[in-house]
Amino acid sequence: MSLSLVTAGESHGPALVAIVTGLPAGLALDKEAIDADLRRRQQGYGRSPRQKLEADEVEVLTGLRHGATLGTPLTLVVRNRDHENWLWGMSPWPPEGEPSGKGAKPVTLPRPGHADLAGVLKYGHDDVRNALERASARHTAVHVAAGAVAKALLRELGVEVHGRPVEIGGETATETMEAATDAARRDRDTLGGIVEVTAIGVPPGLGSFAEKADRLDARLAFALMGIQAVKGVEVGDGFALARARGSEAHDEIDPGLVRRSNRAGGIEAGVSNGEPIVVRAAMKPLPTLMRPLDSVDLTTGEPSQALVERSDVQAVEALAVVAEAAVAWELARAAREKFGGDALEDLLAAHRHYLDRIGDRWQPRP
Ligand code: EPS
Repeated sequence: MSLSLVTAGESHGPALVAIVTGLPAGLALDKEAIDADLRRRQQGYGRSPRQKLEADEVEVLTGLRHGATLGTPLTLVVRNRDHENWLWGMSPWPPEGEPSGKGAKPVTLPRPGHADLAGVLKYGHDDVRNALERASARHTAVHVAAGAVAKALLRELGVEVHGRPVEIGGETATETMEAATDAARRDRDTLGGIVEVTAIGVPPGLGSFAEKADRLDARLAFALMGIQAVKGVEVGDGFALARARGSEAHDEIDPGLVRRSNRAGGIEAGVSNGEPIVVRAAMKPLPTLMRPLDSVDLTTGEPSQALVERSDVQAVEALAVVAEAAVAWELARAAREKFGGDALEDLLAAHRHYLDRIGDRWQPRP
């Protein structure tokens, strides 16, 4: 038994959709908790005016009855309120009437760093909008909704996952991160940064060294690299380990099987080792600049400047929430594979049995 997730939706289309399969029956979901994560994703010092238009909340179409999962596919929907300004431009059917509102004119000025150029070449589009709408990080909203569902499952297993920004524009203190964001906004520029996600309460034994695709570190790296604008992922001390000696790179084991350090980030040989899971993701500066980069007009082939669209100055705080959701999703999937069960109580019984079996060697950390 495993979890699967399919998402759909364009940034300025009617809605974003996620279909989650493989949840056990009987898992209680709380709309308020899902909406709270959606709101967290929207906040952040570097966000665009778009976030004042959106007030993301989840709708559930299938798989839930009276607040508990049915063990059937769960469909989560987040509407795009901004769609009402794009009714002609993003109409799913041939639009009626004269072109009006946003998105009515084709975009022909690809932004370096966005999906624009590769997208039109790959899919044979004339209007860059046909590529950028799906590539937009807007759709991370439904990934966060799915992540909130994963967190509800993990909470049943005593696992908590939390993401936070640790660096924005090279700054590491909240005040200087905000000052750097203000300066970039003034210069009509953008910033990137680094987020860290920690999961506590993960038992040893999630993931496997048996096959590459089962390795928990590989799966977390995939989940994080799949988020828009992420260019690098580290597990534990990551790249710094390459510069350390073996005597300073590993986590020595004391009686009680307690580790003196957690340089491995809670994963050895692709398997969780019972220490907190710690991963980081690096985000590049956003490619939509108010002071546009040089580009080429796709209709004339002449030098020009890239599309200028309302956008975020930086979205590192949003990435922290999205990365948290991605890690939660992957951990829930690994837990589902290990503990199985159609009803939540079957899964919890398998988890209890496993903790009992390893209990004389490993206990959950306080
Ligand atoms: C994005 C561009 C901006 C961001 C958007 C991601 O959208 P807009 O052009 O509509 O302002 O605000 O992110 C969101 C809307 C969101 O909810 O996260 C992009 O090109 O990736």
